[in-house]
Amino acid sequence: MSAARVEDVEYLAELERKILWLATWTIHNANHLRPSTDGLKVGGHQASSASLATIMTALYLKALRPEDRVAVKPHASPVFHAIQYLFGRQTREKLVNFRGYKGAQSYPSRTKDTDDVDFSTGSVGLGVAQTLFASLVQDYLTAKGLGHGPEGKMIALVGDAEMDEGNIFEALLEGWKHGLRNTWWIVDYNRQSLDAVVREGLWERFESIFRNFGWDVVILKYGRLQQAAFREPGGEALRRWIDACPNQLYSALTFQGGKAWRKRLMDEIGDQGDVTALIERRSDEELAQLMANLGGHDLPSLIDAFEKARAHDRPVCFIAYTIKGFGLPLAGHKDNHAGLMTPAQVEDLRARHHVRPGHEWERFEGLSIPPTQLDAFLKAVPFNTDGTRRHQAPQVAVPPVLDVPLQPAMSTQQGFGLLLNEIGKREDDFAAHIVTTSPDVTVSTNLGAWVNRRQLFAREELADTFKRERIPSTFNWEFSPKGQHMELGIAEMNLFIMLSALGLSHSLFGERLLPVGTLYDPFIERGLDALNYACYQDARFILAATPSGVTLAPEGGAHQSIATPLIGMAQDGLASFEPAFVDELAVILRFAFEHTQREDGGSTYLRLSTRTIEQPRRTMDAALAEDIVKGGYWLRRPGPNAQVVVAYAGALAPEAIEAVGLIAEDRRDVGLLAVTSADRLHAGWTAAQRAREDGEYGARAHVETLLDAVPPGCAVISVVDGHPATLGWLGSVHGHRSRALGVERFGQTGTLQDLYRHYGIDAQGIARAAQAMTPGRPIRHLRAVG
Ligand SMILES: Cc1ncc(C[n+]2csc(CCOP(=O)(O)OP(=O)(O)O)c2C)c(N)n1
Ligand SMILES: [Mg+2]
Repeated sequence: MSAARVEDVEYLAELERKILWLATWTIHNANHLRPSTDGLKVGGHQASSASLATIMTALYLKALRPEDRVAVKPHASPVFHAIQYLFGRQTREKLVNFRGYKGAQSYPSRTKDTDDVDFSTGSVGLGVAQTLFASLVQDYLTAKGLGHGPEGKMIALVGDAEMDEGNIFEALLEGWKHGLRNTWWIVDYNRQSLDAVVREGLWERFESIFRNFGWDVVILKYGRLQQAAFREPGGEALRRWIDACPNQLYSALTFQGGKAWRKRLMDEIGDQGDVTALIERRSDEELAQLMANLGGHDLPSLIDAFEKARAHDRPVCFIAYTIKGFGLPLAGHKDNHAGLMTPAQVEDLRARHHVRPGHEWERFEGLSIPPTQLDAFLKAVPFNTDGTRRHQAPQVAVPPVLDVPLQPAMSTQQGFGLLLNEIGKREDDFAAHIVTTSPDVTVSTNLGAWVNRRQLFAREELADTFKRERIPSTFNWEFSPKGQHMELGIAEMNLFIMLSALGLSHSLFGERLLPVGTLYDPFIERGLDALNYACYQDARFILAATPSGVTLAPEGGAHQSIATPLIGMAQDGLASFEPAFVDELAVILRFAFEHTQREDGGSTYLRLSTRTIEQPRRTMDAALAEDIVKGGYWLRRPGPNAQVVVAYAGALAPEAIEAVGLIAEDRRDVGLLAVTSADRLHAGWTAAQRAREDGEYGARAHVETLLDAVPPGCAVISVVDGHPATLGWLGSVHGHRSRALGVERFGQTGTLQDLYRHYGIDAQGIARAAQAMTPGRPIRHLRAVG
């Protein structure tokens, strides 16, 4: 029996009307009724929401199962919130306060909304790709027997103009490589974007693209009314006319309504006998209804299509023809994206929906099916039967110390590879929960040893031919369902969206993963919006970005990163570190594995380097480890008469150490501050200031305690292989004069020494700054700049 049972469709049709009303009223309220509407006016939501109301009704009230996860097109948030309100999962207060302070969010948000948003959306394209990567994560868990309950469909409701975002196609290719399953993308084919009407024939491009990548394509073009009309005498002529009608014209006629449809149809095909009768049998209103009865507004067609797709696990792209602004006076108008309904138009809609003044928020006001029955229907909706759809997963114990074989000289990148190699030897829960991923830089970021031990992941075994043929190779490139590394193609957006999906596994699927992703530091900027998106959703992961800075000397400006330390500081949800030494890295990595799992924790970014530097010989005690995690420690404490201290981050440690040696010849008590995390120092400082302002007078930041050792009048010189603003604020903590050294201009090729000299971040540059900042005799080892 078909899923589209007649009585169901009756309920759904009633509730669809209610959803459209509630969404419209929510928007109208935000625009006209709140006491202060300052800055809260709604653009973009009204017409865009109406376009998806039928599809979302068919999905949420019929097709979805609790295990499914959905990314809702950003501008359909009022429809989403209205549906959750009907389910009893959204409050009236939040709807009344839509777009307001702590109200329902303008764009569905996992972290800010309280009504069960699966994936945040907002920056178009990202939510779409997120469903694909979530599906790959679901496969990863299934392959390892870690799935909890039935597999769900990962579903994106996609705007047709949203399909212009390149990251969608990057994801599509990656999905194909991994044998994507259980993913549905439902394209809201209203043929309108924000500015205008989209190009003709776009659906054909979509169709061939998706088929090429192994997806099923389901085109939902004609609704039941249209299909019935096509079967009438003259119906074929009507179908031909519809198929040939340009998007612009179809939209314009929809906007104008029944009279305009009649005139145009009669002018163009009215001399064809049967079709004339077909048209004339219908009133203006019926004709408008017929022409607007596209597949995406036809509940039975949608329900059937979704039911058929559920029966298999192939990925499906639905191209659902819709009308932007369906059911509203804005329908079809090319300018309707930012269109707002006037109070008079809302009154007209109110009358059509039989909503009495003062009863606008009532769930069943004006509907013809009795409320008790509607209530019972909603309670029985499959999607609404499972209490919590958000899962939780216990934390995985992290070993108290992460071992690493230290060598006298090494780089942090090398240390990272060795740390993972050591973890790879473990046979515990901790190692089993780690999953690594990298966009074609697995080997060059030093993950090779880990991958050799833990293999690449694929749903089916794939042997390494080189190994089979006994050709010596450093790397064992074998794929298996046991594998713990997800190899990606070179697309950094994909890396971050994959990390986002892996990093939400505990919440989406009830199984915790400890994701570690690697990439070259400069290419963070390539995937930055996706990184921001992952953090906004509170996905938890560790990012090892290496190599970084101009330290990557001969690679030149295209591969050297300057702004990334500032990104690390500014990105919410991401603690960033730039250690100099491998023993520091071991402490930080351990912290990161715990930080990713803590309720109030977050993700971690490690800015690493390929520069081999001499390692300190020391034992790591608890106090030092704590300081490293807090962001810094004195490598050489300044004396009471210090005139200058040097603060450095990361790979410039040798320059800073050498500079302190030079300066110390001619200045007293010079101090050397090792900064492991400018981000954590700064965040701690800001938090302490805020706490004191709020009356917590004893609040004290780590950086404040550290800089207590610096006498007044002493200069603070900071140096970093990145933008100088990273540490430029240090002097403000206690009001010390300061000079921030770093890189402000594009990098270039050269030796390390050439470049450090060029940017003034070598020992000489640091000493020069010290001389300029402090009174006293010239620093004798300073060479003249030449
Ligand atoms: C990355 C990004 N760029 C631009 C925007 C602004 N924007 C929001 S929706 C939209 C296009 C709307 O067209 P479509 O996706 O077809 O959805 P519709 O409004 O037709 O439902 C644009 C450009 C955005 N949200 N994200
Ligand atoms: Mg559109």
